[in-house]
Amino acid sequence: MKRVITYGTYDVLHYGHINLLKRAKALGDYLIVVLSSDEFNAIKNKKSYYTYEQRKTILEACRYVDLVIPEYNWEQKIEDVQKYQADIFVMGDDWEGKFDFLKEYCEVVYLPRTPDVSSTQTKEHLNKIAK
Ligand code: C2G
Repeated sequence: MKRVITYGTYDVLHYGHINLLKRAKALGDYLIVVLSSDEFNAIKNKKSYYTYEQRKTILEACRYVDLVIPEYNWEQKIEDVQKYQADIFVMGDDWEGKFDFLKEYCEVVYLPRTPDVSSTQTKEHLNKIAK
């Protein structure tokens, strides 16, 4: 049973997110998504449209996701990897190299981002056409 773990805000879920989750799940048998809390989003200077609970509900409906737990800070990854016995840590390659410190605890994989889609872009476009 290979356990995969990944982190993110996953606001306004789009096909770029799904593409990441799909590939992450394909690396193992069980995918844990550590979802940024609203407070941690503030630390990341991200204002999400949906609350943590709403983003959690949406992610839990995704066929590739087996468990959603909260991300409260930058420092919890080693503890999470150990606590949830993750074999593989996966992130989009916009994070390339940033989490290599996890290599002594698990495999670290950076996957190519899906081009031309982001929650920010989607929200901006919807704001524009809503006027
Ligand atoms: N992603 C992607 N392609 C996109 C957009 C996002 O592959 N077009 C990936 C990101 O690389 C990330 C995941 O989808 O692996 C979630 O993206 P965000 O919600 O933007 O996550 P982020 O704010 O980068 O949070 O501790 C780590 C942070 O919580 C990462």
